[in-house]
Amino acid sequence: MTDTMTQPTTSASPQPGSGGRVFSGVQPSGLPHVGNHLGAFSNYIAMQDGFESIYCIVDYHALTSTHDAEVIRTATTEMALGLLALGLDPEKAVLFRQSDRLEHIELMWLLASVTPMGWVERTPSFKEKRRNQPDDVNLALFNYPVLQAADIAIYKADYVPVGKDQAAHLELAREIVRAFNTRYGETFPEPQAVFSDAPIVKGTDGENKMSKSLGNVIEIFADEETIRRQVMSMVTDTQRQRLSDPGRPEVCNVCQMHRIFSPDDYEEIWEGERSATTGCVATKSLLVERMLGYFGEARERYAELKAKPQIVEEVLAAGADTLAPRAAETLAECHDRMGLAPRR
Ligand code: AQP
Repeated sequence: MTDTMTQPTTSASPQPGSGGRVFSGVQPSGLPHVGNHLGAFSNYIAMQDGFESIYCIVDYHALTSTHDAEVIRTATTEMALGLLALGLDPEKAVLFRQSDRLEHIELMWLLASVTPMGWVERTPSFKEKRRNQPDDVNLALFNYPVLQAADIAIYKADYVPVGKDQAAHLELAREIVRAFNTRYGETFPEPQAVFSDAPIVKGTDGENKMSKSLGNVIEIFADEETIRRQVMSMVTDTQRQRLSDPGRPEVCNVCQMHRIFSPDDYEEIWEGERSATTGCVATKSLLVERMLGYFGEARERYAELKAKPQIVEEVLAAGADTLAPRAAETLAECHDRMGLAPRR
């Protein structure tokens, strides 16, 4: 199901079997959406074969914007369920919840001590969040990229599959570990971002990144009616007023999605729009069918898993336990290098 998306691309693509550790995280701030999958999850799943892979539901991060305990709790389960349904295999990859491994917070403090405030102030995501939630510019929001650097560094990860929206954070994570290595000696590898071939998926508004907080998402595991409504609401080529107007598939978000969900005939679909022989409604209806087909197996697995929520808890708890020695080892090394108490 994910085969069309599974060629991870970076400036130097990591080769399966070449070794290296992978880490990435997703916030439990809503339900899994098509942007999450195409931008990041598809690579999580691809990279569990051939790499030592660690994936995290980053609930501490979600606290920077989401303050409803029930939303965090429910979305944590939903995100984990979604990842398992999409093909993440706990036999191959570790899946855990961030707040089960307190060492992330401790390393954040250590890394904060080598991070100039100016580096964080200039990150586009901080500026954007400050604009989007002006009444809630909390200190945790400011610390977000330092915690993200700690999430990656605590397991000494080499590769981080993410959407392009995370590129600046990854660059900052590299700078932070470089600063630590310079001050205290070589400790952490500089993590490398891994992008899919759909690194920024636009939302149903056709303008912004598909994003839970913007409400412009297509949810992977919603009921068919909701998915149909979300897809049918997609903004297409705004210059196309009438069916007889030729379209511009290269700027139409629906056509861009067909490139992924209709790999066998997307060129015909594009031509239909370009030559004005197909209307937007027909192209969107076809997209609904293709998406439901693409995610069909995952949606079935999701329904099965949803009936057994204890499985998710077990997977998350086992994942956190597996990682305990590694997290402790990294912190012990940092304490030693920084002159802090030996860890017992
Ligand atoms: N539209 C997208 N296109 C490509 N990749 C995306 N990702 C998210 N949206 C897109 C990638 O999915 C991973 C998990 O994202 P996240 O939920 O932890 O954080 P986010 O990027 O902040 O996602 P949202 O939906 O925009 O969440 P809110 O609205 O809560 O901030 C990441 O690798 C991300 O790049």
